[in-house]
Amino acid sequence: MATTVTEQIINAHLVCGPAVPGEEIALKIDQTLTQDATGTLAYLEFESLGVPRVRTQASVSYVDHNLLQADFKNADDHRFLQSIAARYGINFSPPGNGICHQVHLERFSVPGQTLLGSDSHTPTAGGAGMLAIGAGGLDVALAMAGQPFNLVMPEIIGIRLTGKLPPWVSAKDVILALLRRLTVKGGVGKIMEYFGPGVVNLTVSERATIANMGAELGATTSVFPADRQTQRFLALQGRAASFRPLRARGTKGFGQILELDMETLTPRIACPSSPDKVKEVREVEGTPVHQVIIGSCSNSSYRDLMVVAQALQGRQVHPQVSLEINPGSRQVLENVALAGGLLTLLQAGARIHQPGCLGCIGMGQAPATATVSIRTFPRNFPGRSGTKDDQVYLASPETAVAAAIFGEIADPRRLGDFPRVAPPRRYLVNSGQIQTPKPEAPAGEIVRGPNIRPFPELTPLPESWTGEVLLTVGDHVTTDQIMPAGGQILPLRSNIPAISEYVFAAIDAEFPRRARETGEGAIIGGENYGQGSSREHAALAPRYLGVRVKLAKSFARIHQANLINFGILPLIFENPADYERLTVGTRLHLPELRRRLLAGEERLPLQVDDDTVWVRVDMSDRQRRIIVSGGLLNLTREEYHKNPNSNSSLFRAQVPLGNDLK
Ligand code: MIC
Ligand code: SF4
Repeated sequence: MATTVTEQIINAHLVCGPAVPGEEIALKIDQTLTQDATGTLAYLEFESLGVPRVRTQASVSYVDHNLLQADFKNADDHRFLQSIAARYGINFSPPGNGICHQVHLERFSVPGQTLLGSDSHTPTAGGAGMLAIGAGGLDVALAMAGQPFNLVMPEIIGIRLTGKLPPWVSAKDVILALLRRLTVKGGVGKIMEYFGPGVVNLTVSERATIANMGAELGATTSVFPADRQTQRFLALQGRAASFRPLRARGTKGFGQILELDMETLTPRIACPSSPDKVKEVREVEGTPVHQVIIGSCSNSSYRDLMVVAQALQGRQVHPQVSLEINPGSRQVLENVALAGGLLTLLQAGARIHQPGCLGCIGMGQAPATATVSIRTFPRNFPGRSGTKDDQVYLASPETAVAAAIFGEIADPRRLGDFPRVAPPRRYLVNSGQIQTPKPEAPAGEIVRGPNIRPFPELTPLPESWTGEVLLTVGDHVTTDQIMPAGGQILPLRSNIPAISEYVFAAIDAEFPRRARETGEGAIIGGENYGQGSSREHAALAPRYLGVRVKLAKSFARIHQANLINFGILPLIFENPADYERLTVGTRLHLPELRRRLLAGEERLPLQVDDDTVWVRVDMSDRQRRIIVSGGLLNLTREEYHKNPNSNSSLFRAQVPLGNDLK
């Protein structure tokens, strides 16, 4: 019998497979979300399916990442997304309306439903009792077309919360404490489910902060029960009817249980440049600070901004600090304004920005050279802020505002009485900003500016494969390092040839040229290769340049799935010590690769010069067929050719991707 909330939701959505950890399962998806930086590609992929209209209960397209309009490119993408949404029955949240995860929590979260989003922080909605998973755009496109989502059933880890958060300690400190314990790979292959007597002491926004940064643990998702806090949250949103209670009926389904007493927590901070380099704030107290940003999908709720406003009441921001506020949504900003918080923030000297991702993804707000920036964001990977050798720390809104006031890292408990923030009696809900689709899809024109380029064709896997090592990298390489973001590169997300020129830009600027000149090649990685974002570009752009194999000690889940979707073979060292033997230029040969993959072989001989290195294949039969076809789009088309009348195949094979583009 299903005991955990996770199992209850999975059982209600299981399309195939036994829900046993380690087995491949397929889940019915109720809702999808996309954001603009991953969405353009996801919708180009969706368009190539012959589906007239999305087949989910709700699909939402958000514009929140690429907000700076330095030229036509981002604006072109926004118009494309708006026109696609109207055509296919998708809700559209325009620029300025807020960050996808915050707005989705407010306007669309439904306890017990499944959500698949083309962004790694999609699990934020787990704060409201959803099973919300981040994936590549192609997986989301297929879910919009009504296909189930395939994944390996994770182990469920129970996190038993007890106690209440002390003053000046908040949800961010809970997740930072877990990151310190478990590290950025501690959650790989796992779902974190929170339970126990402490859960009810956390509001849905606080739960959302914790679920959001479960992504930094590498977890598939994080889940909270739906209880009276959830009911209250939905009622304030004017969506009381969406509530249904959900709670764990025992602990049998947990593979492991961790205990966390919130009463004992103290303020924490993640030091440069990884979310798991966590220390007690007092260990780094006194470090001078020049920038403080409060916002992102992790910490920009009404409660977070009001705590900051109240801490600033009657105080001024330190003259050496730029305090910047990035509200999570227009709704949050409207309510902070109504409650008087906006005026306090302005009077204290804060810079107020439009709701959106902004500096979290390097879209503006880059810090000055050799200065410290404290951010309430979920990630501080090297260079992500847009400044080389940046010094970005991650902390709670409380710790962040203390730094803004004192001009240095400071324990927020120095600020005196803690301003408890209760939800206001009257809460403004303005859902008119979201453009809801008409019941019948109009045959509206899809607007494509010159920034929208056709999707590249990918060739099938040859019988045997020969290539060369193009690059070796160390442990925990992030997708931000593989395919950087930032104000200059993000506008190229719908133009694969152009964006591929920036692959590994900060690690080896010569990489794209070398890859193109070599033909087919491989990248060698360490542990947890590809952690971080769900961006498909970190798979597709290297593939476009000729990368066919990635050989690492281990992979992060979403990136591994994206590699397979775009026909890059993820291989794992059987003996991690072999990593040392491979250097740039080493010739590699995988004999009879196609045959071996289709035969289900789990070990492959990789010929390296005159020697053999054994590598492991950790893929399902379906994934092996995807690799052999050169990618998921190719496989789906092939299946259509074999059986054009099959309902399971969605592709109009005669309509190649982007064929109606100039
Ligand atoms: C991120 O936080 O890294 C992003 C930007 O939101 C990404 C998506 C992207 O690269 O577009 C994510 O988390 O998946
Ligand atoms: Fe946006 Fe940052 Fe959240 Fe990613 S982590 S969705 S960039 S706010």
